[in-house]
Amino acid sequence: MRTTVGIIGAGPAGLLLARLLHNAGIASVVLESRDRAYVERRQRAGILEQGTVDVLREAGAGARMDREGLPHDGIELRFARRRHRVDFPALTGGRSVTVYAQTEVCKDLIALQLAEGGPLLFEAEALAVEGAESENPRVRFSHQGREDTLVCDYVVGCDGFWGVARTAVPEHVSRVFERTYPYGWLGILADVPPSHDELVYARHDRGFALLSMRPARLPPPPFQGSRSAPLLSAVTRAYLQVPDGTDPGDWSDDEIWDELDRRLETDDPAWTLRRGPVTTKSVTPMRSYVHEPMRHGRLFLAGDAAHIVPPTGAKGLNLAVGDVATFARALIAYREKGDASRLDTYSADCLRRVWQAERFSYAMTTMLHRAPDATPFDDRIQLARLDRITTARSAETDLAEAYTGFPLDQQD
Ligand code: FAS
Ligand code: PHB
Repeated sequence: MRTTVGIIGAGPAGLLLARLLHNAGIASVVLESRDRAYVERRQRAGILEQGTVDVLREAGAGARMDREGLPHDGIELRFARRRHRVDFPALTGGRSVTVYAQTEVCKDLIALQLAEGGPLLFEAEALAVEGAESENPRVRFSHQGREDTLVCDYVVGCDGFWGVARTAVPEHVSRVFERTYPYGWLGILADVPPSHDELVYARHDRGFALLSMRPARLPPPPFQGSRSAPLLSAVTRAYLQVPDGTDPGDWSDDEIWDELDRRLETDDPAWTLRRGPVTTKSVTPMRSYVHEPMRHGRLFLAGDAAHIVPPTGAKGLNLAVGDVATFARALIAYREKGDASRLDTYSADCLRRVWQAERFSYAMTTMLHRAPDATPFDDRIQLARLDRITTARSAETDLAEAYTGFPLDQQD
């Protein structure tokens, strides 16, 4: 098999890259080890930065997102029984985010790829990347019980944290930067409208809690004067900080709602937590990880294959989109103008954005989660950091800019 760009992995990074290359008339083949149903059902991110929304629209993959996604103009920070709203457009000159699940982004891109794009092989596992330093790198893969080789001009590893692409970078070239956290997130989906029309990030002595949502088809609840888009229909997505290695089966639905209630406590009499049947439960470990460089010869790494952020900053999916948009623009510039400079600076360009997202995600995580060995001094520092954000416009603006995401072209 032969193609121009061999793409390993059909997560948001791989699928969007195939779409961007297709729109530019550049051939690619996508190899995905799992089946379609698994990829389309895998619950992950839910917040799209403005830049991601723009790239999906430009790629012709934004129609359903625009119909069903929920534009959000702010988030709430909750701590010490206080409620503070961060107004994104006011602090960033008009930027906001959109609530639209990663599963739906993948469904939209898979449908487009199968209808119009190049080959997308499910249950095709990449076994190794060979010849990355040559003019024609190859991907050895297994598919339908046979081993085959995909010969390419470029290979882009979009195969996530546990993929094979990164292992093709020689050890003496690789530099790894990592931080793990002694806690994870117990995440639920629940068949009940959200208790608030924007996301709520709560810092509490008992640990972190997050109230989020997913667009869904439900009758609209009676909300008075909601600022963000009227809730066409949404269900609750919520997260609780739990000790690392927690088994989700150890938490009953009632225990989860009771704990959410405790951590979201506030003096605001208008607040009530809406409870309902929990439909999914899972635990996600927390890690910060960066692999440098993100390019080795004709092998490029994108998304979770090169970097992981704790989800507190809602950056994972958005970083993956930024990487493949940067690669696509660089390859198009080379093919159309013979200008290889952006291919040459791909790693540096992406890493500048990645480290800003790592900085923000680390700051949000350490400000809002309570470490098992936290001291009263640590607690006070967290509250002082939150007090600073809620009383100093410069600090609040830094959070709003980082959360809504920096425009892609500003960074490349
Ligand atoms: P992905 O991991 O999404 O995709 C990689 C693909 O490569 C997968 O489909 C995999 O099956 C395939 N693959 C792997 N090895 C292969 C091989 N050898 N051959 C062929 N295919 C191979 N971010 C948030 O902002 N909010 C969240 O709540 C959130 N929750 C998360 C929960 C979990 C459990 C995880 C792991 C991540 C979460 N993230 C979240 C981050 C998430 O959104 C990622 O950043 C995003 O999925 C990255 O996309 P990709 O780089 O495309 O990698
Ligand atoms: C989600 O909706 O899944 C979500 C939202 C915000 C985060 C992380 C996850 O920071």
